[in-house]
Amino acid sequence: MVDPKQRSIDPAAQQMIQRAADEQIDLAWDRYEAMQPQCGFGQLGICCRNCHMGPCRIDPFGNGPQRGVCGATADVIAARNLIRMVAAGAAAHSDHGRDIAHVFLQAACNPDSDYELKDQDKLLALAEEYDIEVDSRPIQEVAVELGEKALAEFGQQDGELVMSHRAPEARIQRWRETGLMPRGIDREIVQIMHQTHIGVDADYRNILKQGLRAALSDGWGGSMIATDLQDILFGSPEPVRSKINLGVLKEDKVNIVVHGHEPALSEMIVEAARDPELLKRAEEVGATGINLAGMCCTGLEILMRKGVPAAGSFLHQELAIMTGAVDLMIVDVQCIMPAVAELADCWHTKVITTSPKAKMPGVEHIEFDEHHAYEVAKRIIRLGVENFANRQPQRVQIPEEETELVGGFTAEYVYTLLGGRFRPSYRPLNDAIISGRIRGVAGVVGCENPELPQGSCHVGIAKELIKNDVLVLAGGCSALSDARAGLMVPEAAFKYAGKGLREVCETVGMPPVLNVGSCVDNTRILIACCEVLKEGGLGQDISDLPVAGAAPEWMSEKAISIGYYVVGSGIYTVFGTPQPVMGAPAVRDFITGEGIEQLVGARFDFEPDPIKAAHLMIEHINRKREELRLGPMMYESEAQEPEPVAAS
Ligand code: NFS
Repeated sequence: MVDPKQRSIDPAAQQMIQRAADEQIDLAWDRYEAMQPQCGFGQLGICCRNCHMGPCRIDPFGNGPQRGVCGATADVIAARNLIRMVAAGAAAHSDHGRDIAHVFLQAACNPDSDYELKDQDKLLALAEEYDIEVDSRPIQEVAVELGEKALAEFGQQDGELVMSHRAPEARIQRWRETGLMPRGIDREIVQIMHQTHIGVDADYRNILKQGLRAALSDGWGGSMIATDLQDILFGSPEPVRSKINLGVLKEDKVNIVVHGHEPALSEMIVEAARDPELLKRAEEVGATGINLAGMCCTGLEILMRKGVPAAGSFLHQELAIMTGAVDLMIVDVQCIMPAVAELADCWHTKVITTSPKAKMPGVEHIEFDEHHAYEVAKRIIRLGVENFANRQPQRVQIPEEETELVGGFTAEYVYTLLGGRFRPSYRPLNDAIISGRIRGVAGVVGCENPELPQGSCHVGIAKELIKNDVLVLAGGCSALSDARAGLMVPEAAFKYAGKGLREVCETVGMPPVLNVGSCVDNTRILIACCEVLKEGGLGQDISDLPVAGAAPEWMSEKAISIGYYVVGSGIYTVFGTPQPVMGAPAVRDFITGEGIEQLVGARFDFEPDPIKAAHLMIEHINRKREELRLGPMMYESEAQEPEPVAAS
């Protein structure tokens, strides 16, 4: 018997999970259950497949082999496996950044491109950072040089990444002194693959250091380049109202779900969905219009910039198809479950792959081509429109839930948000922290994982943090979970926030949980930290700030890379379920203790219980407040007792 409430906290998801159970259709949760018990060696991080003398595994109880055939210990094996996860995650983010840099360059070089460079102020500011002459030069020329320079950083061999210089001086020095400053993006990822090859590095500390360096090349390189070039290309987000959950799908419209990560495609799909010719065709086939809905991070990209509603997050991808109302699902790269192809076969839903890097057997592939972006987007949408006729109306069941949210917060927008249009500044944020209205800031990000009830940890942590006056910046699927739970509207401050945070939210009309966007946009959290430091009064380095990070329901390798660049930047971070290091005591102690703390001024904790995790973050923030000699919280005596911790 399936209990949908054990699988998701979202009523819309529960409805579709029940439907799948009734119709005996397998979803990720069923496949997860069928996989039990999962391989203990894998969970503990102590199996090695890096060469063909193996596979090897270490006996965690000490009764069997304690070394692989080559002599690698549990710590070496776990460290190698872990940083290979960093390599894959950093590669995924950075390859996204690279693709965007190509689109950017194409748009800059070609006046007839379907793309334009929308945020020219940001273009000029970034050009200056890259040391590009901007005065008395046509903007196109500046853009071409910027595109070339940004692209060159991926293959850069020596030196430092331009955006790493956005970090405070103390952090830059620390990275230089500890040998963690990334030299190039691809280089650090390649070095991981080399260093973890059979018979290379046998020092787990040295292995972990390379993991940190590669992760930093993601956070202050690949991902950050992606965010900034996307802002220039598609416009920097500003607060925008939208809706989320399966209720955004409409019975009378052609429903097109855009799923994946890279906005080069989704932005064009948004444009093409308004094409009069296609709208006319939609009417001819009996629909009242074309309805676009986002899924996962590409959904966040178009939500942040265009206000396009989001159908859901990672574990909603199958549930959307379960409504029987999705006429077309367009996917590009990352976090697309291979299962959607088979599931779509049970329905009329058409799936289209678009990236040469991500195909599925039996699924139609229409390659996205930035040189003919609009044309390709139109061709794809037309397939959705034509497929509307194949829908079986008697099988359509769309949950009602659609929740309001405000998205579109960026590090730059905080200036206006808190300082006002006439006096844009970070001062009010710093003052609110110093005076004890806001305790600190938390970045809560990352995926969903069927091992935990979907959304329970994201929402649990976020609510507990804001109740204790911690402002939450949420990204990726965490942001989508919080939005579904109604935490991303200004009214949420009255319902859930502590008195100090509520006052701040009330004054400026902002939600207590701010949506910063997709996972590459987690870099906006780093930039916000830099701005707070620049404004003054809260220390010299990111590790001085009363901030903390969390990835409560993580599952992807990208989440590992994010975790390591966040900790590598000096931010204490709590992961929900442990990283696969628990069979390697020295590695576990290093990343959760003194070892990494001495290196970068921050460390990890693992805590699956959301309330306990929130309180680990709050304690850390309190410690940082003490070190900064900040006074007590303004309404401390009125602070509420933590809710009893649920048994985990
Ligand atoms: Ni992030 Fe986006 Fe979601 Fe996890 Fe996947 S969608 S890049 S990896 S699952 S948050």
